[in-house]
Amino acid sequence: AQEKYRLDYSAPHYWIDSIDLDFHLDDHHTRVTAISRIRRNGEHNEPLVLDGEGLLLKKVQLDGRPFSAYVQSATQLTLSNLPAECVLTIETEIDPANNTALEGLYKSGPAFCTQCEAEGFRRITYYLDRPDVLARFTTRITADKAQYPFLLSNGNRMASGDLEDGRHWVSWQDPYPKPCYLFALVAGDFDVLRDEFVTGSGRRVALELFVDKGNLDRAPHAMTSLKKSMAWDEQRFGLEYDLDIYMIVAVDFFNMGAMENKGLNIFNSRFVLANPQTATDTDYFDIERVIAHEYFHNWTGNRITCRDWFQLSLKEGLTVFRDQEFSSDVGSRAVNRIRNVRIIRGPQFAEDAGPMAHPIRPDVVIEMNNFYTVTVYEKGSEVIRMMHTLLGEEAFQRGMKIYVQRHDGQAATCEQFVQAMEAGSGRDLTQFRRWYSQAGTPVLTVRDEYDAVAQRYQLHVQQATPPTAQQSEKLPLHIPLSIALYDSRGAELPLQRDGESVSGLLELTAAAQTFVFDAIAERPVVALLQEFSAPVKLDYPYQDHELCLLLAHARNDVVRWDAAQMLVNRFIIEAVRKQERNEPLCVPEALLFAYGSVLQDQKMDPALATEILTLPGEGTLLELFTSADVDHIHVAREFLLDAVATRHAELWHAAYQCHHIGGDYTTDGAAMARRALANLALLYLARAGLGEERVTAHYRQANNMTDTLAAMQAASVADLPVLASLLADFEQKWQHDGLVMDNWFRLQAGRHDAQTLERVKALLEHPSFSLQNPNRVRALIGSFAANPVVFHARDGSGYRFLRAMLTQLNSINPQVAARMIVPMIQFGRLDSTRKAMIREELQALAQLPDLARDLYEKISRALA
Ligand code: BAL
Ligand code: ZN
Repeated sequence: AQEKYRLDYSAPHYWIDSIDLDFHLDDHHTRVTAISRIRRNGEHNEPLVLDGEGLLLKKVQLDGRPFSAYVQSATQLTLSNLPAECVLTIETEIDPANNTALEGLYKSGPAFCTQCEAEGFRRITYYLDRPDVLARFTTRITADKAQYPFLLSNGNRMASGDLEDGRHWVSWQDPYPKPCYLFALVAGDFDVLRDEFVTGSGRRVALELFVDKGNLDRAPHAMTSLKKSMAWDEQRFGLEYDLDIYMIVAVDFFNMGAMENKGLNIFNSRFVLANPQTATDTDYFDIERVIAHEYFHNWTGNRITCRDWFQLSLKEGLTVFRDQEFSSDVGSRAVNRIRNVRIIRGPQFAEDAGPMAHPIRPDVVIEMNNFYTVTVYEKGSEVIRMMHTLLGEEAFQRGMKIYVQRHDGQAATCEQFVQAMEAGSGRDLTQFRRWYSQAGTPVLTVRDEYDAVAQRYQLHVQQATPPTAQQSEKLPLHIPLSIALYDSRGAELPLQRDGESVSGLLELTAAAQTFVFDAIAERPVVALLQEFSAPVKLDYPYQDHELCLLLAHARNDVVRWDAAQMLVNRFIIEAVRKQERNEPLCVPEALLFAYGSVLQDQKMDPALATEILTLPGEGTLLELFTSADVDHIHVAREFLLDAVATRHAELWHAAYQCHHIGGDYTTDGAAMARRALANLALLYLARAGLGEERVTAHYRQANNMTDTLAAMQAASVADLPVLASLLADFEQKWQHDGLVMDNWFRLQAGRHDAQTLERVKALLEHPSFSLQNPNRVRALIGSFAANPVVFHARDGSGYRFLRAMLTQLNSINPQVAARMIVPMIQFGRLDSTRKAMIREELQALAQLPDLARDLYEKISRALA
């Protein structure tokens, strides 16, 4: 497997100005004819090297005549002696029904569909499969009319007709030149939800949402979300939709969440289908977010695409930032921010500390699919957010306008985006650019001094980024550090220096800096990293009472949440140490008091309270240590949960009574917030041993999937005898519906008891399960590997099981296999026994005769 380097980029030797595609669909023998207009880029005699994988080449013609000056390899077609301009006709045959990797053209159940990002188009025809080659596409599709009444592709529908043999055809034209990764084709029989959106400039856009037959009642939420997104992008970013039609198709077999193909999004059905009986509040939220994300790509991704795949964060970081802002503008900003921070502190910090650590703009890649990561996406969004914080909304939007004006219709780079931001703001982002090239999580070490006589408060801030895999040297970054000071009564203190008011947004640029504030009448409590103003770890010696003060009084809700998280962290660190010394555990009164006061705070948004009362997961907690026993972390966390449950049983009871309201199910923010707190209360009550009857009643009375699952979750956590009958009832009711059953698989794979592994093995044979379906694999095997207790079992059984699964998935779907291996390669903070066991499994996997590039890259980096 070959490494590719960012710095090796060079422009293509040829351009392709247009491509006319003609598909004759057939399960095993689909014929694809591609007629491309080729134009040499400059004066040279280089051959045209086209990418292609798994293709049966049937015909090559140059300007309409047979052509033979080509050489074929397993991954390329090299054509020589081409004129400066020519028309190349290539006919290939492919086998969609046997395409279990779900890249290129494949079958999802009875329907044909495509996934071309990053490099799937080369599995359809020989082509310059790189994002800087922008062509005008036309697509003609021919297929059996009864089986495939809908034949869809990008752009506008131009013509259609019937053929004698029961087949029909449709042709499409996309007026916007695009890279081939945005190509899409769908053929199938669907129910369609139709609607319309009128843009700000008065253009009517037809909206069409295609779902499996019988699922129309699960489509309206996605449609509403789409219209909301279209309106928001006009209001906040001044960006309007540009075609007359926008189509979304939901399919069951899909590697990613969704795909932003021009004018024809293809979605994992998980991010489209929702009604109260089948979808949870989280599903409703995620659907709105993902629909928005793909829609926002129309400008940040499609109109302006990436020059090369190393620039992926140019479109993904920016589009995640845009979808996060959308969710915050239409919902609770604080709660959204907290959820985003959890992703950074959990999976992203772990990635940065593991063998696959990479900058948001990677420098070296073997398999591009391995770089659709929390670093490129979520940390990429944090980097955009930091620019937004430093520049402010107005200058940021000026930068956006310049970016769009300069690069519309082009394949651009991250560097060009930063240049546009500099032009829009007049700020120098030279040092800030290091965020694009430096991997790893910076640690801010903050110490303070208070001089009562001079009434002066000083903050000494040091920044350092630990070395990461493949990158040992680190430089200081430009970091926005948002702070506030509070007095002992919780009042915010004005920040001033020499009689002038100063900003609470500190800009760190050096390895060590001091910030001085005067006219501070008493030793203040400092709120650091408000709004999580940078994706960094913080080292500041807070006292428990200071955290309690921030939790109670901070103006910024993210600070309040974070104060509670830090109280928890302190307890966990201490409890792990105690277990190492065989000492008994006890939960500090300050922490229990803090939780009690949140539960009693009538003014607090229940969604915020839920976030505060929800502990970080074991994976996030492991990031507090350089090395720790995961069992100790788990025991500590369970101990805390039990203590909070029993100490506050009455308050949990009151919270449940107050927020568990019957009546019709609605998905407005207020209703979701109350449900979240009521269901958290149910969980704690079950833990306190006060749950059996209530849990059963909660399940029986539930008129929505959120409550149903909450009851099952509570029964599971408290190991209630009723669990078995709830699981059986659920299975009987939903076994026909894979998406709903995913919850059932997840719950069972996430249990902590000794039978979990055997149960998961048995569930592999369940009629609703299939190793070919990525959603099922993620639900069952992915949840198992994310289950800290069972996956990391001391006897190595969890590791052996995952190796066996990866061995199979490697052949079926390498992309999914490479996702599933993540918990196994991030072993750096585990104890030495576990590390050794994991290494053995990885070494065995490395010996697989047909090891796919995807797994090869991760395993070799983990074993390096
Ligand atoms: N471009 C791949 C799917 C997404 O990020 O929207
Ligand atoms: Zn995206």
